[in-house]
Amino acid sequence: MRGAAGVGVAALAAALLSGCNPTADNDSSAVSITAVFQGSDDVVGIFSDVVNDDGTVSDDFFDITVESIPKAGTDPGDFYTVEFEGVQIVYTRPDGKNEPGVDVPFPLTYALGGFVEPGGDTDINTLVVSKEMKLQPPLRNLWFSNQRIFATVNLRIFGHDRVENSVSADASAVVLFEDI
Ligand SMILES: [Ca+2]
Repeated sequence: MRGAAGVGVAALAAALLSGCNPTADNDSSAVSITAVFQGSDDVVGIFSDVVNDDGTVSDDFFDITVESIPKAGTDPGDFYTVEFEGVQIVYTRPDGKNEPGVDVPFPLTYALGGFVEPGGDTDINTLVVSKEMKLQPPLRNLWFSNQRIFATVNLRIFGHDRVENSVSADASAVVLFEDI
């Protein structure tokens, strides 16, 4: 997303995430990392079917690309390979109604393995909408209806380099929840 609206959402996401940030310090490592949902150069639409035709629910996974950027412009070496620890998912809505379990799904944090070398990038298939989210309001309320919810998924991937500096990156995308 670009432009004023994108900045606004990013600022909102940053404000919401600051209260429960699982990482302490992004500044100490010799690398920083970025994360984007694939295809998200412009507005990305993620579609989430809240219930299958047979009444079961499925986890929804989407790909993100994580890139490592050496701060000094040169390869700082293997000590600065970033090893991932986990992912945090927080949903927000453009109308400002953000109460978990009422307006948006509850936040989700889970462990994730893998790594990215200095200057490298990696694609990761990440869980974005869990079965549990679909079994609870507000997504449960959309089952077999023609209602829909637009939200923004704010994904944070966090980990550490091999000298124990915390590193994280944020990605966001627009999500449309409905019974497709
Ligand atoms: Ca469906």
